[in-house]
Amino acid sequence: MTKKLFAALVLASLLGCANMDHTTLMPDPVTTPPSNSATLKDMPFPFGAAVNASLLRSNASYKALVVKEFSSITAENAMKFGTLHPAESTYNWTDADEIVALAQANGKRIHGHTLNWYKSLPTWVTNFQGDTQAWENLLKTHIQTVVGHFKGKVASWDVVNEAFEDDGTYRNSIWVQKLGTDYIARAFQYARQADPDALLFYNDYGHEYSTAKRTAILNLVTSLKTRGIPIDGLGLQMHTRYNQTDANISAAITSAVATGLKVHISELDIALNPDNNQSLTYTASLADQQAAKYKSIVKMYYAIPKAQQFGITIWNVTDGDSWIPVEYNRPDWPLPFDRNYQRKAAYQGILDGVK
Ligand code: 9MR
Repeated sequence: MTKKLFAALVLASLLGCANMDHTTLMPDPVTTPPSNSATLKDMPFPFGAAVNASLLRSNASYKALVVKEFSSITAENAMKFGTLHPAESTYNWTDADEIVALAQANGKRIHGHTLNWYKSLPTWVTNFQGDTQAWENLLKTHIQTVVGHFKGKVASWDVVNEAFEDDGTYRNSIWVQKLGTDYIARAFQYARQADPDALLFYNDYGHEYSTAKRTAILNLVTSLKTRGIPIDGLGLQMHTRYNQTDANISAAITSAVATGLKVHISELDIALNPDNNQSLTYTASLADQQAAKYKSIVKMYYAIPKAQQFGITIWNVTDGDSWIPVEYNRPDWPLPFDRNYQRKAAYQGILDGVK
């Protein structure tokens, strides 16, 4: 072996180490980019990601990938109540405005998430003392201030997020406790008043694994429509797993389409380690099964009426910034990009879904 060849081999192996997956210390087996130059922006419907404000600020590779690949942007956390409205008379627009500015500068649609949720509430809300009227005013003021601030910039909102338990009963959230379940209808009305042009969504998870929950959600949105409450779309979060059946996913999508609303697959990710196996490693076989599941979801979605295709949004960008390993304290690889910002087999699966 020549000295030059030896040096080249050493360099290649060092680069290989830099490419290692931090969770498993195994090289990612599927980092080969697809041969064509298409990006997810070229999909025949909007394709988005939930983005993290501090990563956009601090990580140039992350930011470049977001700018390059997506036509729609959702703020992962920056538009939640606790971030935007930390004290009763304080609004903090910094993170959200930065995301909006980046999206606008690059011609991307912005989907707002979320005006009302049981989680990510600041303590001034959870400790709030007031009668029904005061709670109603709090709800209305928050929604109208936020929607008003982003009027003309944010194209659509998740107005209410995750109002149901998996068994189809209403979640006993602070909003239900203080205002009863019909606050949901008023939340949509308040949002419409603040920006008549924004599309308004109800967003939830579990349509594909709980028939009871799916039925409850469909009943809610159908009754809102019948009553003339302004609702334009239904968000299926679709935090799913590689071994979820196509039949279940199809039932979730088909029943959403039957409402006549626009359908947003709003938080897609496909877990490879749903059983929380601490020693699982990422293999080519798992990568291929994940790619196949991304492909079948995209294919089913692409088959729905064009007018109802609001788009597909993945929840986070790469396996390195996914919420799943953090939340469940396990190794997992749920997204179409690996932690080195490279396209995985799943990426090709998404492109193949619209072929
Ligand atoms: O990914 C989000 C994570 O960073 C936050 O800590 C968490 C609580 O605000 O919310 C996560 O995003 C959730 C989304 O807002 C609603 N659907 C479930 C998502 C994953 O938990």
